[in-house]
Amino acid sequence: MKFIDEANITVESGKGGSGCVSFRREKFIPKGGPDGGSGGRGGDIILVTSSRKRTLYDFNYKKVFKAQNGSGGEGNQRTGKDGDDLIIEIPPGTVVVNADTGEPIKDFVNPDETFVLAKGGRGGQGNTHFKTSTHQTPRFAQPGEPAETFNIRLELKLIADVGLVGLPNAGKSTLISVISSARPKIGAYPFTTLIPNLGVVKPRWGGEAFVVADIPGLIEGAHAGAGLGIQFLRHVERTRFLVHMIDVSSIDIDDPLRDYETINRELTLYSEELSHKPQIVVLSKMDLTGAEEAADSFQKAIESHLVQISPKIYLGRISAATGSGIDDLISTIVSFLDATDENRQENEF
Ligand SMILES: Nc1nc2c(ncn2[C@@H]2O[C@H](COP(=O)(O)OP(=O)(O)OP(=O)(O)O)[C@@H](O)[C@H]2O)c(=O)[nH]1
Ligand SMILES: [Mg+2]
Repeated sequence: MKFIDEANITVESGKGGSGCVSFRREKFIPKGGPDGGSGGRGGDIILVTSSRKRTLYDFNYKKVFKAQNGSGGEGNQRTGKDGDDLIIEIPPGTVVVNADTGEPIKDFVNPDETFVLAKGGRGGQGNTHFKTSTHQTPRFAQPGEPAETFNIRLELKLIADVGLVGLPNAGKSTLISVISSARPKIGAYPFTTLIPNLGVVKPRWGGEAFVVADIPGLIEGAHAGAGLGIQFLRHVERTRFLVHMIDVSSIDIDDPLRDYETINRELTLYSEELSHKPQIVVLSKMDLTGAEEAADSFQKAIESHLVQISPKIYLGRISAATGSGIDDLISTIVSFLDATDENRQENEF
């Protein structure tokens, strides 16, 4: 199973600005001395790990990163402006390798780690610098130092931010195929998914990408090994919250919460912690006939039930077939992720 995100990029630091050849020209000073200033320093390429970053998705689109060159020195001993550094944010957990030699450059583990990957060139010295007692009018200056260029490969072991759980056939794989570029097997029969799939979701309207894990369906008794068992739940153990999907066409009007409770029971039997993860509950296949009535009965039942239970939930209705409710679901996921980001930061202080 390959849950590795990879990207190849090229980075180039800024060149140093060239030194300047210039002589003072002032009234009453016919033969002014040299006054050429030095060039500015080129910008560095700096890698920084940011906990906001979760994938290497954006590197599929931007491949070349270049820091600013230093400006040339000027007369009157003016030093050229330094080039701006270019800071590239990467997710913690990223491994950086020299793509040409295969040599490892650095393993980034924690947030806020900083590393200068390519150093900007030093500015060349202006002719002022070369004046000596025997050489009063140097007509030369130094060029700036060249830039450093590297081709690097970024590698990241993907960790799912969001876990998709539900009974077999709920439409989990269909959802992940609609919202991400993952192409899992989808079937009109239970247990289509035999191994977990990860999908990277980039909201249409921009913002950070996130990772969703689609795991095989759970059934009653899964904790005791029924169906495909719960071995796959470890893939969602470290996610920040769950999307719990329920096929609206399987809702029993007389017992609307049955499927929902079956899954929650299995989660609790697997691990207490998993049962306390926040859930976004999603009713799927809303395009089918009778879906609204079934969804209303579910919503009524869960609202009266929820008054007593602790995990935070949010209820959504979607159809992967027509696309209805999908954008709302993605923006709800993003706001849950942002909220858990804040919690994480608070915990760090
Ligand atoms: N009408 C309709 N059918 C859907 C929708 N989403 C999924 N389906 C169908 O439901 C069936 C099951 O979908 P899957 O995505 O394979 O379900 P799953 O939850 O991944 O199932 P397992 O992998 O077996 O756990 C397929 O026949 C899908 O075409 C939807 O929005 N509307
Ligand atoms: Mg599936």
